[in-house]
Amino acid sequence: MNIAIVCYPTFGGSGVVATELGLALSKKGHYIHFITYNLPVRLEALRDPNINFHEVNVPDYPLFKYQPYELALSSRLVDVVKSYQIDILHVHYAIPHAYAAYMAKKMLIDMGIQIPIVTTLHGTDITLVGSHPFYRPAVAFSINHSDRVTAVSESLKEDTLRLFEIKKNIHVIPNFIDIEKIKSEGKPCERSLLASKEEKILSHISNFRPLKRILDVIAIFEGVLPKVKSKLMMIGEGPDKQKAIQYVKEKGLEGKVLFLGNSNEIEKILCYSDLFLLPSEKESFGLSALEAMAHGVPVISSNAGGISEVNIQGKTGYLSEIGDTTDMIKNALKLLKDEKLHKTFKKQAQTQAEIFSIDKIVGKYESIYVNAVESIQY
Ligand code: GMT
Repeated sequence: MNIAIVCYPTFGGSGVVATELGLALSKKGHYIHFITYNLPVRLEALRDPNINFHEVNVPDYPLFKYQPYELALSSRLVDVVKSYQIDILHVHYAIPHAYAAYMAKKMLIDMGIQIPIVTTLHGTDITLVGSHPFYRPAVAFSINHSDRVTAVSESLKEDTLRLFEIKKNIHVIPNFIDIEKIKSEGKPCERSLLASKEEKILSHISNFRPLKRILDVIAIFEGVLPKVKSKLMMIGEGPDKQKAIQYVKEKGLEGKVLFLGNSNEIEKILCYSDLFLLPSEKESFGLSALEAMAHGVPVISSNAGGISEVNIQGKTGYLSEIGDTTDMIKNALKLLKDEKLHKTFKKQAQTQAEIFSIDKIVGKYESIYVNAVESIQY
């Protein structure tokens, strides 16, 4: 099939899922066309001949306070669908992608071309941004006019049905991970580069937005440090980073909390991590927790959204109420102080991650595509 994928090219989870899906589909012989404003971060070099990238350009015009990205995107979609005989348009993150895809679809009908749209809901496009009254009617409209709709967790499906009037069936297709790639990497971890032998390593990866509650991450670490020698790796960039750096300074934790910025090599950090922290206020799935688990890292998290569909209480880690850092500290210490328990959780985390192995999930998207293409022909 010729598949067009629209996504955000940044370090956010939806862009990562879209990119990894495109890469996996190309390995199965499909032709993939990424359409977005930058080369997706995990795409790196475009070495695969089955993968194409089409940039969306929005020329600056001083009359506009806001440059019309949806307009440029829908025009680009029309152009790519026509030029490459695209069979299916798969948009990740409803805003504004599903809306632009709908406009492209209508323009293409005028040209005698029928193109089905699959919309994948990822989280904040529903729970935070999408349900805002300023956007809600347009988001509901574009979901209802997609040919197929998928959500990355049961929790997100429930949220969507609660927050919008949805007439479409929502298929739950969970996020995934390339377990085989992780196993094949198997290189020795250069743990000594960041911590001494007796120090434990805790880590957190996110876009440092307020809903990630990164001050809770540091508070958990502060609770652990007096009892267990340790270091905290903070991976990512985002609006709350400065606040967190300031807090670390005030508490005299420099040297113990390391801010490592965005990374395309999270496997190197995860391979030497002892615990992963994810105390988010909202999280439709928690892809970073799954990535940690696949590397055998137990997760201390909140119980927000769909995290409990990934991190299993008392098996792969522990879940607490949002903001209950006291409980999170207690749980972190329980694992860090008991080597046998920690080892068991590591194994169980890896086993649980296998449920989300990429080869179990990609076929589900292919079925949705085939189904959508067939439905539009009649
Ligand atoms: O976590 C973010 O803020 C990024 C966001 C995105 O759309 O890029 O992540 C959402 O999608 C991920 C992939 O499906 C999920 O794993 C995250 O849980 C979800 N984030 C939220 O719901 C806050």
